Amino acid sequence: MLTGGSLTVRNEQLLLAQYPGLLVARGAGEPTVVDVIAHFHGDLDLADVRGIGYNGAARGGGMTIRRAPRRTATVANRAQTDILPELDLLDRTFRHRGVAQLETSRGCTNYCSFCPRGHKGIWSGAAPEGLPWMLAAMSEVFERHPHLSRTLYLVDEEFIGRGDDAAQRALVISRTMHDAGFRWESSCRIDQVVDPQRDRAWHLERGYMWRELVATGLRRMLFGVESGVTSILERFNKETTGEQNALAIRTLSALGVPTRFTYITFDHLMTLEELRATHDFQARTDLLLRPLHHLSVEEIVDGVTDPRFVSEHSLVIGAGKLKLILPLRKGNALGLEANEFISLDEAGRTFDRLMEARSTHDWRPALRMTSWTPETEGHMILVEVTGKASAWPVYEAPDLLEPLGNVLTEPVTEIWKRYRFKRNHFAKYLGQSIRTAANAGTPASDGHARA
Ligand code: B12
Ligand code: SF4
Repeated sequence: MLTGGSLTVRNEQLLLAQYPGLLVARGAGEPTVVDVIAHFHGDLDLADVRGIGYNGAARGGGMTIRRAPRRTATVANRAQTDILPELDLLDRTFRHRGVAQLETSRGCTNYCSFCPRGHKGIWSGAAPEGLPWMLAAMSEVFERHPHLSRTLYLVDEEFIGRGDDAAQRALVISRTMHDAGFRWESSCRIDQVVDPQRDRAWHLERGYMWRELVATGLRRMLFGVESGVTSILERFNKETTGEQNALAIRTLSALGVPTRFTYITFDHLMTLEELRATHDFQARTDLLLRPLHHLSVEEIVDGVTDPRFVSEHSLVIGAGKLKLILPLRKGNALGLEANEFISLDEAGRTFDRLMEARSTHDWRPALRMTSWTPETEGHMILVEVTGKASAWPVYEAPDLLEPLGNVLTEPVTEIWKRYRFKRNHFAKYLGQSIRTAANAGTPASDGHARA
């Protein structure tokens, strides 16, 4: 039996110990599959199959007989000729609400300590010339599903890659997808935006690149920021710094690039100081800037290091109200233990602490806390398009719905008379469960923390 993929590679020794006849594909599967078929036909020795781990013949004598694990050389990414997928399953994938994935490169430019990307090897990009026919073939399948968004998910670990022509290559790929009528998403490293080793000209080139990628269909790019604390980044071997990450987040947001950032808040080797520092980074309000479409790339690249520019354009959320809602033991939460919920007293104390912090730090948003209890649990009348009215939620009734009548065939007052939950209806909708800044001094009662 032949297995493959990152998980089996990570567990190669374990699998070979348990399943002595197994073959584990340790890299890209395409050359391995070709060779294994040749081997099954008797045309190739196992030792000549590219990119496998397997157990050799039993050796030793007496109590020490064992089969030594062996490995054959994998094919380097740069020597791969074929990384484009077969499309035989695409139609079925769409029918099962799946998405279209494609790789335009393999491997990564870095070796982060936590990343299992090893079996994908060193970064290598496929030549963009191979794309148009593949996109045309994918288009044919998309055309059979006209309601689907024409989006391609490029599952590259590092979309931009390395080399002097990296930005140009990325742009050719993006333009090619755009010309074929597709939008796309992918992932890459933050050092493709800001790199302290590079000069201003490089940063300007990248700024232009990001703007054009968005203009030619980039829907979202994922960046593994992972931390804003340099000592943590060093431990992760991210080869980035906290300051670099901050500048890159500012640049991307100001350029108007739709992003997704991943961040590791906690790791088991961190010190208390690092935990504090990482929280401080997350609380910074000078990282995200407003999209500054009216400014030039030069103004943005120069501006992100200028504190005045940053404070002028920071994206501070203009919230008018902070509303906290405590969970109630209902619906799917009915099976949870009572101690999974905080008590009204605890809720009251938390609210008081927030009120104190609000005045200490001069927070402007109003504070509200809804502490629901069985007494103030919200019930409602659900009216369907057919006019059928039901009380909700009624736990003992099918679908939690208790029929009350039909608003199209009788007066609503008749339906209201049959409604068993009038008290709770009022309790919720007339705000008896809501604590506000104004009533925070009132002691908690059992129906509501402080109404
Ligand atoms: C897209 C993706 C997802 C999508 C999958 C969508 C889908 N329907 O396919 C979603 C978002 C759902 C997802 C979820 C998760 N993912 Co994911 N995902 C990826 C990603 C970006 C691409 C996978 C892919 O399709 N690659 C393209 C194919 C062609 O490459 P490949 O799978 O590596 O296969 C090649 C070889 O490995 C080999 N091969 C593979 N199988 C076989 C079998 C045989 C017989 C042979 C011979 C060869 C072979 O040949 C293939 C062609 O060369 C990879 C990173 C990456 N770029 O590969 C992470 C990745 C696989 N995901 C990862 C993780 C951690 C997860 C989650 C656990 C995240 C989470 N915490 O929830 C979940 C797990 C979901 C699950 N149930 O398995 C890790 C796996 C880490 C590991 N192995 O230890 C990866 C490697 C990312 C990373 N660097 O951390 N993921
Ligand atoms: S940058 Fe991403 S893909 Fe590359 S080694 Fe680090 S975590 Fe893995």
